[in-house]
Amino acid sequence: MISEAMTGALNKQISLEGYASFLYLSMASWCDREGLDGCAQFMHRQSEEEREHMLKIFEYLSEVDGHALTPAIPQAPHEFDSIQELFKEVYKHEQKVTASINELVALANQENDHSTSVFLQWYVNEQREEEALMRSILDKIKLIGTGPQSLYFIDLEIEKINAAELAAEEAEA
Ligand code: OFO
Repeated sequence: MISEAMTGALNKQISLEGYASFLYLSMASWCDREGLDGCAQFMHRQSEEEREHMLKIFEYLSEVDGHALTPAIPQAPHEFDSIQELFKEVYKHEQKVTASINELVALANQENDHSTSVFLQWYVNEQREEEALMRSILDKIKLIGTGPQSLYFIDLEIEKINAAELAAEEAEA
């Protein structure tokens, strides 16, 4: 049996993961419009991943006799200043999610809720990986610079990173 406070906090996390899914979907659409196909594919896959993160909490809550609620999701932005700014926003959002996961872990520990604490360890690892991935993308973008063909090379790099992520996911499945 899970506490009301923990249920409420996990429902908030559902909302954050749902927002991330729509934010990345919106980013995929923007990339697509800008002709950045590699980036669009990357953001579509990230969006799908965030939906899975959201559903994982749904399943957990029902397993522990909690009540998962479908979130009211604020509309994500549709316009971005540049692909560089877009990835900076992704990194910022991932940091926000990490902070929120850390708060959840703290609450679970405070409540002696070991089951939720163990469940959340998956998210702790996932956030570490996501932040590292986004940082490596930002480093690459910086290296490529803003020269005349930079968008072409950024898109190519992100396409390669996306293919590697997909291959890693398939190997895990
Ligand atoms: Fe859900 O892991 Fe990123 O946000």
